[in-house]
Order: sequence, then C-alpha cells, then structure tokens
Amino acid sequence: MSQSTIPRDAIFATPLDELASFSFDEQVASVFPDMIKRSIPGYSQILGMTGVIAKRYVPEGGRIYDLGASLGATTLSVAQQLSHLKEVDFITLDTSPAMTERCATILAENLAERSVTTLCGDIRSFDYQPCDLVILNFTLQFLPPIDRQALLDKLFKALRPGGALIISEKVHFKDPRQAQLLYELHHDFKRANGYSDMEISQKRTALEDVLLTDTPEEHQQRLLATGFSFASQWFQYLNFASFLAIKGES
Ligand code: GEK
Repeated sequence: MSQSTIPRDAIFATPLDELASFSFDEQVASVFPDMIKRSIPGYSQILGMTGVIAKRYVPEGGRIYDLGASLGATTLSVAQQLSHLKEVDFITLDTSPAMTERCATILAENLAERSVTTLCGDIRSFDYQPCDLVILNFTLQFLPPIDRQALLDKLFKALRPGGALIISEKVHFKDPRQAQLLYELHHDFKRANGYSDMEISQKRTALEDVLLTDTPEEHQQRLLATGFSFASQWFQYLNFASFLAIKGES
C-alpha cells in the first residue's frame, strides 16, 4: 500500500462520551500502519533493525515466531533481510481476528514464495516448536504483568541454543524526573505527528490498565532470570526501548 492510501488514524479525534478500553478491533486494524508510525518513536528503525539482527541468528531451515504480529510488518522486514535463505519457517501469531485476517492477506501477497503461517491465538497458550528467533515487538506490554515471566520461560525452552529473542516495548523509568520528561516528550512527539491534545488524552485513558510498562532494568533482570546468557538494550528513543537476548550454546 502506498503512503497516500494508508487510512489516517482519527479514532480518538472526536469527544467520546464513554471511553471503552483500547482493543485491537476492526477499526484499529484498518488504520494501524498510520497509528503505529505516528505513536511509537523509532518504530521503523526497530523493525528495520529486527531484520538485520535476524540475519545473524537464523540459519537455513530455521524457524521464526513473530508474536503479536498485527499486520505482519516485522515479518516483512525480517523476510526481506533473509532473502538469501530459502527454507525458513515464518510463524505469526496474534489474538486479534481483525489483525490476523489482514495479516494473512498482506503476507500472502508479499511473501508468496516463502513458508509463512499466520495464526490467530494467544501467545501465552501456544505450543511452540524449536525455533531460532522469537520477536515480541510491542506485545509483551499488553500481557498482564503476572503472565510475562511464564511466557519468557516458555519461549526460552523453545529457542535452540544460540537462538535470539527480541523484545521492543514502551518503558517507564525509576527516576521521576526522567520518567516525567520522557513521558512529556512522547506526547510532544505525537503532537508533532498531528495528534491533538484530545486524541492523546482519550487514547491514554483507553490504554490505562491495558498497556502496563516495565522499566528497562526490569526487562534486563527478567531476561537474565529466565536463563538467557546475554541480554542487551540495543535501542532507546524517548520512552521506547528494544532488547536482544541470546540463549547460550551449552
Ligand atoms: C508490529 N508487532 O507491527 N496473544 C497474541 N497477540 C496479542 C496478545 C496475546 N495475548 N495480546 C496482544 N496481542 C507489531 C505491533 S501491536 C503494538 C504489535 C501496539 C497483539 C494485539 O492484538 C496487537 O495486534 C499486538 O499484540 C500489539 O511490529 O499496537 O502498540
């Protein structure tokens, strides 16, 4: 889809009497590419680099899980970087039927030659097969905090030795001044991308209790506690960060 044909996100542009919790429904899916680019600082860079990182960790015959894949943008980026590998299995998983339906169409159109499976389901209850790369780009933040460690344990088990996990998230900070400044700068970022104060505030309310952030330190500690031999924060843009964790060879 060219830039000019991507529908613009105006979901929170009119005053809503009763604000329901944010959900990944048909309305959101239809404006998602515009919404995510105007809301997440560094989204395009993270997706681009996810593909570059994949190149290091995915061998011929490998398997990749893109969890909370939405419209499959991460998988498209990874597939582009892995064009030299012919036998890679791409599996996308998302709990939203609206997202999954569109994702299946997009990936079928763009990756017709590749082995791609697009599934609708909950990443917490999925039966993972041995894999080389798992990607959680802006998805872990939507799980209840109590479920996050159990998911990472499951993914760690499925990863082959030497395999990698990428987690990209909105984060908050322990230092109150840093937390406040970067939170405000994120709102400035959204304003600069054409969102009004009302849209920003209504979306914030809708996301309350739905999107719960951790600190970068909590992410790092959880990855090491899971058993990863190495975990590094490789990216930060305002209050958004990405982490790379590697499962040791032994
Ligand atoms: C991208 N990764 O474009 N199981 C499966 N999917 C889930 C679950 C769950 N338990 N909870 C939420 N989701 C994408 C962007 S969006 C991020 C990811 C955002 C799904 C949810 O349906 C949505 O499609 C996705 O996680 C989060 O790189 O909108 O901020």
